[in-house]
Amino acid sequence: MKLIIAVVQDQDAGRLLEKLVAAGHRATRLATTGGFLRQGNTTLLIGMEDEKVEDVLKLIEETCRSRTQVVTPWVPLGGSVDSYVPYPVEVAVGGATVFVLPVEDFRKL
Ligand code: 2BA
Repeated sequence: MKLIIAVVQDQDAGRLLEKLVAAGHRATRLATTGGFLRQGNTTLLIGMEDEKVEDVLKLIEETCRSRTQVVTPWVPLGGSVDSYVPYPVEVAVGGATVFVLPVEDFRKL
């Protein structure tokens, strides 16, 4: 069994959940905040049998798209914090940041 942890943009999360459930997968939605942008995003926990991992990855890939955002970082992108002057930069966010973890044990108690 595997656990997929997928960080996705809020705009894509609803559609992705619908597709996952329609395809018979189970998922938990967590409201999370990105460390860099300090903006809300969504983290999905999806547990599945090994052979279903590719199905889930495909659904994530076809549903979540990359968007650009202009932001003023809270921290310097390299360089010293002392001399940091905030200025807007464009960053590409998403489609999805995905971790696939092995599950040692799975029980419903
Ligand atoms: P945030 O940390 O808010 O990052 C949003 C976007 O800002 C990132 O998009 C990336 O394009 C940019 N970014 C982040 N850190 C940067 C830096 N030090 N310098 C320049 N640009 C930077 P994504 O890479 O698509 O990440 C989207 C969200 O996925 C992240 O939101 C974070 O919540 C999560 N994430 C990404 N990589 C992760 C990791 N290795 N571990 C845990 N969560 C991660």
